[in-house]
Amino acid sequence: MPTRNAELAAIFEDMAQLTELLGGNRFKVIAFQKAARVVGELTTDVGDLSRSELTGLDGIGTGAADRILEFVESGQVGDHARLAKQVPSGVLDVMNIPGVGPKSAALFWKELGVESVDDLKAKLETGEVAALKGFGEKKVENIRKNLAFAESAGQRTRIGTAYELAMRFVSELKGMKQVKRVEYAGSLRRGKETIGDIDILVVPESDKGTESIFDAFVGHDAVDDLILRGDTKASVRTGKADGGMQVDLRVVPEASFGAALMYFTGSKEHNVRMRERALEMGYTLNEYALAEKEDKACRVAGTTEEEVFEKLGLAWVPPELREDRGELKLAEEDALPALLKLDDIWAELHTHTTASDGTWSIEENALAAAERGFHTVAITDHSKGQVQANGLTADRLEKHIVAVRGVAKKLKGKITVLAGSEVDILTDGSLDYPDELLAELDIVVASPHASLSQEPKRATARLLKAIENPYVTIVGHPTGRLIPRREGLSPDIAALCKAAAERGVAMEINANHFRLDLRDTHARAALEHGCKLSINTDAHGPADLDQLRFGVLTARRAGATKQDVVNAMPKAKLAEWIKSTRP
Ligand code: DGT
Ligand code: CA
Ligand code: CA
Ligand code: ZN
Repeated sequence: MPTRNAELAAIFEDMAQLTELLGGNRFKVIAFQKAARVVGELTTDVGDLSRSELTGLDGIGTGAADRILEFVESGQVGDHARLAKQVPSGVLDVMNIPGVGPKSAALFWKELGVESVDDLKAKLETGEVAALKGFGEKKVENIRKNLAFAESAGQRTRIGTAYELAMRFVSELKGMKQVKRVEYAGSLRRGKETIGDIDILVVPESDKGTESIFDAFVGHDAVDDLILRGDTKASVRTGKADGGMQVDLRVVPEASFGAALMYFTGSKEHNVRMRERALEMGYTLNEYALAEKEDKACRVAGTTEEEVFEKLGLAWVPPELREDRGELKLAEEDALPALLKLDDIWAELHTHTTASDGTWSIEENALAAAERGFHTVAITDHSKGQVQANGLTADRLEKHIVAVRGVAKKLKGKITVLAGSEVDILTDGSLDYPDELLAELDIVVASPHASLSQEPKRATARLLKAIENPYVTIVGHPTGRLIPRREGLSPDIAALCKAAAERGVAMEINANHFRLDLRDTHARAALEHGCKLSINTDAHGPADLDQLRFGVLTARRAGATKQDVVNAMPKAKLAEWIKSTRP
């Protein structure tokens, strides 16, 4: 994201929070949040857009457009400063503690003079918070725990960690005779790159089973701390070694399962749209059912998601698209993309072996790919500049090519093994091997590894230069980000994708959950510009191949179909495409 956009997005986000805290209009809060999101996801600089282009963006009204133009001109937003003056900045930190929120933060501030998280801690100790109207010991204890947790852990967890943890709970619950259905919902089901907490829904075989289900849940191996246990919901926190995450379990009746799954899958913004639509059609929609507005006892749908969508005149929307990015319009027109599936992937085009920093041999690597039913695998070890990764010098690469071709011959008929390289894109955009050497390879993945805090203009020029190299097939992890600790490059993604589309090269979605690079919004931009995607695990050993799932989820969030992804091509077509990228 261009850095100026990030700054403006943060201003809008701030304005939403400040308005909420000051008890302002709820629609204003939503409008600011939406503007923050739209600006944050733009792949071009806000300064390049005209007033009519701005208001043409879904989610940018005239008010937001005025503020954007003001920001482009002056570097600030006057209304933001006016709002910010009314609230000490620490009050926002208090508001963002889980379990506090805008109402309580405003109350603490006005009644107790709490202007920072430290102030709040002190007032918790003195008992003044507990003495406030509406605050019992239980609520206070909850805030205390959330404070301690927020201090000890990062707030969001990578999807790979969250997914594994969720599956441990899901499989234990699935094995219980008291359980009829289990499904995970929330951001995990939508396939987001990071997860705040895990949401699980269960349908019991009968009401009598509910207590044993809760017993099993709160007693699970991974659980460190019970947050709450009620009649229909329990929340726990797992230990540090088990991801340190909050997990919410809700028990719902079978007749409400579809409505509940829909509600708790979210996103919140998507749910708002769905409820608006239901109201327009004379219904109400909540986590229990779709019902007649005039007579709430009259249920129209709720057992499955499909029937709720259908009654609302919509095709079923895959969870990955439920982000209020125009999916309801597509669902209404029955024009949703047929999203790529994990099973559509038949080729892995970015892997490492013991020749550089992998843990397996060429043959072990290729056999593992064959076992997954893949028709093609590319061996792409690091180039010489990656000294810490034991990158191959030109001499070593020559020998490596011979070794790869040997394995290719041996496995002929089983799987096609390509001799490739993950060649470093150097700071100035030149590649780490000369063209003559690249020409000897079957496939070239070019990736940035160093100088990842380069300024955006230079990063764009650097990557454009790599795309223009006649031997490059795929641009690997184009930004080089690492979740959550390294932001990576912020190139002009739209410009890169245009150039890649023109040259016929693919942009990678690196599927490793530390990377997910391209990210969902970038991949969406790539598709808009007609650029092909390549989803690769960058496997260094056997377990890494399982990361593919997260790359596919990211592609689905971008709206990708199997036609958009080179790894989904049949064998001959893939070979033809790779050839077409070379002189
Ligand atoms: P996360 O956990 O931060 O990664 O994101 P989610 O989307 O899993 O959010 P979470 O766990 O707070 O809530 C799960 C879903 O429940 C959310 O996606 C939509 C629904 N939901 C929760 N609170 C609200 C709400 O206040 N309004 C609406 N419309 N939906 C809500
Ligand atoms: Ca969640
Ligand atoms: Ca939750
Ligand atoms: Zn790499």
